[in-house]
Amino acid sequence: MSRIHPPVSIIGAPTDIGAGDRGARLGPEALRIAGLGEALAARGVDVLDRGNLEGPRNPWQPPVDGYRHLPEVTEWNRVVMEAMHAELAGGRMPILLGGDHCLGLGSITGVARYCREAGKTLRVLWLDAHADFNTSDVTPSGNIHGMPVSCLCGLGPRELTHLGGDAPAISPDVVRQIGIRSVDEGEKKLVKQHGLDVYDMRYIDEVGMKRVMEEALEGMDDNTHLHVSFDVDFLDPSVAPGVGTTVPGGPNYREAQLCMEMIADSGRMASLDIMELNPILDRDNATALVAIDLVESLFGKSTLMRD
Ligand code: B3U
Ligand code: MN
Ligand code: MN
Repeated sequence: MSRIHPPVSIIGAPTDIGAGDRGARLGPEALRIAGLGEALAARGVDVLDRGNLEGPRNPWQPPVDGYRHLPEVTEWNRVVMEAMHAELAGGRMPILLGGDHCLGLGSITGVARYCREAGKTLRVLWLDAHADFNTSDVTPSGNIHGMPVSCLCGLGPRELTHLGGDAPAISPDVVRQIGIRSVDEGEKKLVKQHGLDVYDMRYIDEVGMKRVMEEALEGMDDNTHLHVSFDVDFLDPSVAPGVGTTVPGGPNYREAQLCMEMIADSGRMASLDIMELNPILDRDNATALVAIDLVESLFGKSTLMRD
């Protein structure tokens, strides 16, 4: 299948402001050094690297009222939101290089704003070991990278839930979560209460990645803007050790590749986050290389004779 891709803008967000370990701030450089831009260009994609966004330094403080670094997280997300929105408004596909996954909030808030303006229907695929649906009442850590989905859906402090203006960015029915295998007790209740569509590892084991992706991508049409938020800890740690919060029992390389290929086949992906890569915890940048391999699949590289 040959595809025409829109021009892509790479945006680095070098911070670990929402994480429990430091090092994800180095993620954008690790992905660049591993050859992300070159890999996309080799697939015929017009790629522009916008360089790195700037935001507050990580003060490395304990949580206050259940949130760690809330003012700094808010500022980083504001900057990310503007950058994602500006690229889409300019007709380009933004790829956000995290940085920790708290920035999924700003990214998707910017995407949702663009979708409203352009009259598009938003669908979010959240590829992650975690549901990232904690609130200050139930978080075990205070780390805001465990909260972006709840904030996007309106649960959380007003500066995050209303980052984009008068209302929360999305409702839970926009989201499909895939690869989930670590959900905190209180978080589980919230996920159920808000009716999130979760394809956890047990379901993937039972029915297989093919059917999971068919279900997660169902109901999209020509007007759908598909945003993929790829937390690298989605992958099994044997494939991707370079993340702060590894959880065993994730998709293996082949399952992840099929997931990406089926997203590519949908032809609807219009924005992407690559998050939580922590080169300090990696070996020889191997996790960055795997992530890039999978991004190539997202852009239509096929292992089979389907080109
Ligand atoms: N659920 C835990 C752990 C966690 C969430 N997201 C990541 N880790 N990367 C928490 O702290 O909220
Ligand atoms: Mn995450
Ligand atoms: Mn995660």
